[in-house]
Amino acid sequence: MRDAQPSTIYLSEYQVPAYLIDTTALVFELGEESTKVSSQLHIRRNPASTISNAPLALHGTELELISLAIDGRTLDASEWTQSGEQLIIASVPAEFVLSCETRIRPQDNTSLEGLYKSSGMFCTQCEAEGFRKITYYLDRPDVMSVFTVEIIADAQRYPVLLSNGNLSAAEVLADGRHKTVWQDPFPKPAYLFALVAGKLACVEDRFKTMSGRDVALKIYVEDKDADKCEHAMVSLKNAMRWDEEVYGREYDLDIFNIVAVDDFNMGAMENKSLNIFNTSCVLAKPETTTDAGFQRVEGVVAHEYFHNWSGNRVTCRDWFQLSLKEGFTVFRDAEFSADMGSPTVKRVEDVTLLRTAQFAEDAGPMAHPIRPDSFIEISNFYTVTVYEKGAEVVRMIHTLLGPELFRKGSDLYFDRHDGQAVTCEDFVLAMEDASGVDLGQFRNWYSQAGTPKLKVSAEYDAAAQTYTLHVQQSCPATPGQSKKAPFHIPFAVALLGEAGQLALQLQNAALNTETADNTEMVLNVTKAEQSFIFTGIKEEPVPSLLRGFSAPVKLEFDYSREQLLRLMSSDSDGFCRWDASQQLGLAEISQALADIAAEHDVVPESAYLDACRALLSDESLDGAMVAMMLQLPSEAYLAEIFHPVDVLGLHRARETLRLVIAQALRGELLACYSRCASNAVYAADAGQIAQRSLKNTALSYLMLLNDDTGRELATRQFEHSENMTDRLAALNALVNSTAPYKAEALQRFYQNWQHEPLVINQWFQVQAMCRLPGTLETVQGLMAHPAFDIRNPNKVRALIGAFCGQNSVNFHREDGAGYRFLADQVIVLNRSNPQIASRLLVPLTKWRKYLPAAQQLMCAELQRILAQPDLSSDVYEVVSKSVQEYSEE
Ligand code: B3K
Ligand code: ZN
Repeated sequence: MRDAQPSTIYLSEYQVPAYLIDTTALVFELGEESTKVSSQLHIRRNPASTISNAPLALHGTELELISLAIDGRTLDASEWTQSGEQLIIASVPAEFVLSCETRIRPQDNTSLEGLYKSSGMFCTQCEAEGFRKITYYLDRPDVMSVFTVEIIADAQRYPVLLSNGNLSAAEVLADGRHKTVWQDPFPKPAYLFALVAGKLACVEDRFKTMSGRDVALKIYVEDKDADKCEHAMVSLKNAMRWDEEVYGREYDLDIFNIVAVDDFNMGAMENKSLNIFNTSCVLAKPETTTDAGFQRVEGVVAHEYFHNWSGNRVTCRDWFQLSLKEGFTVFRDAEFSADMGSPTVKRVEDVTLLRTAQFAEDAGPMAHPIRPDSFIEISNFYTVTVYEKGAEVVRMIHTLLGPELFRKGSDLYFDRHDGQAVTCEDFVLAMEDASGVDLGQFRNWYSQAGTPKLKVSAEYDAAAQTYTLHVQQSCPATPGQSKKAPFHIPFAVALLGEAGQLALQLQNAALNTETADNTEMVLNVTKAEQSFIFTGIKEEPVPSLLRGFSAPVKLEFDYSREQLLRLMSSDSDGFCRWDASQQLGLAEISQALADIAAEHDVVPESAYLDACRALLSDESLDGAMVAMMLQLPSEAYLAEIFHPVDVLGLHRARETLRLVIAQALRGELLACYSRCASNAVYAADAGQIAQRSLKNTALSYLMLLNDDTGRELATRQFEHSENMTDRLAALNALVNSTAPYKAEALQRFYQNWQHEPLVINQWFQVQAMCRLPGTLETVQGLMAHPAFDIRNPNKVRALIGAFCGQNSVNFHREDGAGYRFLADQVIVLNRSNPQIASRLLVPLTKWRKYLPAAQQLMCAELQRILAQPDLSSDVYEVVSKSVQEYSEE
């Protein structure tokens, strides 16, 4: 819980640590009532610190101190003081051993930070500042230490005892307990420390690295889940190979462990050689896991593995640099997933997340640069901005340098900084030094928040055979940053002529890069206004802009409908084809809004329907692309486009349009559905995933017709499919319909899968996301269901998170009951799990976007939360910033 005055921490106030800890020896005695932690820290003054005779200030939260000694001499109570989260020893020698004993209660730790218990096992989560809940320490990432860890626990209850590094000893003790000793040869910050103790099954495999090191790979899970580890293991081996091939990075220990736990605040954690995972990001098998679930496991396993270099071997100097490891590692895992599956689909999915969640964050009260300048609670900054926009910034460097120079840059970065805790600036400098490319102005991406807007117009001069693109960039004010300097934006373009892409020749081309065949160019947009003149253009082209989404910006270009249809059917860039379909869909939704307001029928343009028809019937196209292009822009995306957001109006317009499309294309949808049905043995490969995604998109349209055909298809699919993707898609279709079978389907699903918590979470989520009226009451009812547990973050996300974050029309009920519900849950979770409480709050923080009546109701709930006593720093920061007027300096 927060101090009386929650304080803001500033990047500008960074100071090197006054002390360093060379070695850390820990002994854990794990008990049923409490755990005793004994530490021996070899501490010395930091020669780089200019403060002489600084007191030793150790971090520690909620710890019971048993004893404290320096070089074997127990300290008298007068020799140390405690203030807030710090234990201060005023006078210490230049070099000494600090011995400390503390008692903690993992059993009572519901925050899931520090050492805690989940389903009978002990586990840890220390990033960012959880280690201080275990023992007194210099809990900051620039203090790196060599750890030795001894774990003592009951041998029956906790046969498996794990920590980082290599097992150096194991011993059975006389009192029914046993112990293991672990040594990690790599110095690491405390946030990468991990400990696990429990009764666990182990699935094993091996991997030989490129230099011949034989690595034991072990995945520890509960016994009942041992049949769900194969996909994670294959993903791990693929990731290990990929990192060798693409980055030249090899694994550095003889053992790599993954442990799956039920209660976990996020997806997973990259602790050195002992990754701890949310079960939802490890376990997968076709009967219980959807295609999206399989892909998530692959992505998260790879992400955590990649951190071994981008995060562990080279770590962050301070938490303002979080994107150094997270942005880079997300970029690495995205490229990996693209290589393992369909690159275009992966890109469209990532852009969709960015354009909805990240653009919304950039436009809201918590907007921050990928390297924030300040924070109250660092846990609030594990955001889509730091992660996903951070990854886009690394991607832009990759685009500006090209793959070879980027690789030279990453080699230099890893070699130069191996074993160090560094900054984003060090990363950019390595990229510059290795490539010779000037990234001076590019650095604005690290310091400025907000989503830049690119306004582009074009002119064709037939006589001069020139085509000119006029580009204007701007960036809206964000809290604390009213004026922005221009960004360096890599703007990838091509020009489509009648017979294909035109050769590009630019006047004054010096600074811009071309593709090998000369038909795509990355323009360096660096000024507020700039024009690019292409010469030798013999026909008026259709411009293909921001190809591959080459920068995280909002693009404005006044395309005609015909031009969009052209791009949608024939652009060679998959992202641009999809984006054209979305812009056409957006135009139809705008028209539907106007039609409904005027009490006219909603009638889409026939050219749009023809284009959708052509997509559905062309068997040569990638099914996943077709599915994505057939889906209208999501309500979350619409909320980024229309201001103020009329949730109900937009929902009606979009749903009506969907119905009209289904009516017009009924025959094609049915044919497509049958064509995609398959008896093949399930595989989570790109081809099958594409087919299922198209089939289930067709099904969701057919269900809107509210006739027997759709219902029969859904019922049959629900009853007969053998994989969770199809079964859940059918259940989702039924739940959102008025089909009489839906209650039975829900009940049967529950009965079949009640023994699988991850499947039951999907069952909660399908119901929480139902678009029909009355869903809030359903959700409230489900919170009393025996399978629901508010202490489990996955269940909170599946039920409360999905309802508030992904069910706009019900969350934004006009009577404000959705807002009240969320505030009530935040108030409860603020006490038990502040991190989850503050995450859950996000939908309320966006109140400024909505109609005045909604704004008032949302704001009142934020004020109600703010008035609660004992707000955690997590919730306090988000709520107080949300209700503040933006400061304009
Ligand atoms: N580094 C962790 C995130 C830790 C979050 C702490 N609140 C997972 C990851 O990004 O790989
Ligand atoms: Zn990460």
